[in-house]
Amino acid sequence: MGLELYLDLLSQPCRAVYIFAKKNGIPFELRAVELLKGQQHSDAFVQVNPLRKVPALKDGDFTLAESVAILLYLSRKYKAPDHWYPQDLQAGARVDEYLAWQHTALRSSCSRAVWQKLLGPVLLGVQVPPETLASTLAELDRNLQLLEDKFLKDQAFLTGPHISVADLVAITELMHPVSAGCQVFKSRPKLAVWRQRVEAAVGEDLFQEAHAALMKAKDLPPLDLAMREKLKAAVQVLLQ
Ligand SMILES: N[C@@H](CCC(=O)N[C@@H](CS)C(=O)NCC(=O)O)C(=O)O
Repeated sequence: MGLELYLDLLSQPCRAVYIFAKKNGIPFELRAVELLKGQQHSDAFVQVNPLRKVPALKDGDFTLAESVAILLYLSRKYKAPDHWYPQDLQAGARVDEYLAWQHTALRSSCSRAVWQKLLGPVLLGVQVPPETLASTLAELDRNLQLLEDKFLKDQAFLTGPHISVADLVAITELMHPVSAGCQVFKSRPKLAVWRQRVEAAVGEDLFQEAHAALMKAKDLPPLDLAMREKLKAAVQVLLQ
């Protein structure tokens, strides 16, 4: 069996992996893991990723969790063009710097924003207090400012003149609050132009395809009671 990618495109790190693999012509079997059906807890998937999270990769007998590790594995194994993850010591370190920062900063506020503003109400019937949402959106705003000031600056892409995996990880995060109606790019012209550059570099069709399920999330039916209770426990921390 060749390369298998276990993904749910509602998940932002899965979209980053999907876009990277497709854009680089990497052949893979897509193994859908539907988080809203709890398939990350199935016996078969737990064999692949005992952490019970997507994305996950299986390449023969080798299994791998964590989107950043998966992106770098694919980049090295398939010798993706250097700009995705530069060999140059300092250029590569810039990408590493972004990947390390985003996990606790931008990712956290994007996930909280989408759960509090969209997925919580739609899927779980949960409305968070307005002050909780306001505080999440203020934190998102602070992280967007850092994204602009510390990473993008006056460059074309986040880590230099060419697109890298950092841009894919960032854009797939930012589309989370966009899907919830947050005006992420409205008063941020530099970020808006960067988004256009990333979409153009990825290709409009692939970008739309990767985000189609997320953009329709607002039309999802509420979950059944049993699934709702399970999910509520899992995402409790994002709703506070
Ligand atoms: N640090 C991990 C995070 C993976 C992650 O949190 N995946 C979420 C979807 S975005 C998941 O599978 N959640 C299922 C669950 O927690 O039950 C990565 O970057 O791959």
